[in-house]
Amino acid sequence: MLLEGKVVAVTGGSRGIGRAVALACAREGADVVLNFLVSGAADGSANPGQEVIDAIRGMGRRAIAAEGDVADPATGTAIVTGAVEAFGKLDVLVSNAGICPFHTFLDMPLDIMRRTVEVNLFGTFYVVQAAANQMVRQGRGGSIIGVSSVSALVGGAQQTHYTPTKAGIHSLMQSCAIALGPYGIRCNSVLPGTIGTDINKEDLSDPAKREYFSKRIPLGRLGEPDDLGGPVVFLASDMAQYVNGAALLVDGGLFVNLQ
Ligand code: NAD
Ligand code: RM4
Repeated sequence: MLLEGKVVAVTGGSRGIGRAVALACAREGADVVLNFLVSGAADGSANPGQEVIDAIRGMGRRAIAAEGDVADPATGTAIVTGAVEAFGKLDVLVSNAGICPFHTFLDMPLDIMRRTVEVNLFGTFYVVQAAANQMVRQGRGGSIIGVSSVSALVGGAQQTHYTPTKAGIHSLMQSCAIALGPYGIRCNSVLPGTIGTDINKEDLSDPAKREYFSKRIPLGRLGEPDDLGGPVVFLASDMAQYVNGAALLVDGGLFVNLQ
């Protein structure tokens, strides 16, 4: 049990990578504060996070919802307040919520550009700042993990609004590692490759694209949300007590393969 006794907050935890990470943390003994966007429910259900919360409670851990839009700074505050009121503290933040509305560059509507930056980059900043202030108040350190992307390091023709936000999260974690290191708060990022989730379901519905990725990825398959569980648990845990300012690629070898 790598996270026994720890309280972990996960943004965007109702599905995909955030859901898998929240469940992996609970499996390792953590209590969980689950953030998600209600209107973002893939299946249109009223509370898309309830299934995850029920699953965590089924493991004998505690879980609460702190739904809300991370682009609103009040949501970061609500996540922290929720953690403190329900569990007395916050030890770990996984800032995962993000969007990628694939679009061509030359005719990119500015409202899509703005929303992507507001959710992915501003949203991460707000939540990280709120969590860090709580961890400083507690005086016992902590771990903050930003879900960036291999797209922090490479471009994407349909992702000109998105890749700068992922590079921004990677950079934010590096700066926060320096700003918060003196408080014992470690800040790192994970850089997933291509993971099959709702965010890219339509994009990956093109068989040629799937074929391209399975050839390009040395491990021979697209990623699955569960592939992120172990790396995030590691960075959250005391096993990573001297890991600060790192960026961990979780992409099956995609980035290093130029063939
Ligand atoms: P997803 O669409 O399956 O899940 C997104 C989650 O974020 C949902 O829980 C949704 O409710 C939540 N969300 C969306 N907008 C929100 C907002 N404004 N406020 C609060 N919650 C919000 O996507 P995913 O693939 O699981 O992506 C999760 C993260 O991983 C994103 O930051 C994404 O950029 C990153 N990522 C994904 C991939 C991939 O290939 N899937 C690769 C690299 C990085
Ligand atoms: C990732 C990466 C993937 C894409 C998702 C949406 O960062 O670019 O290839 O499918 O974003």
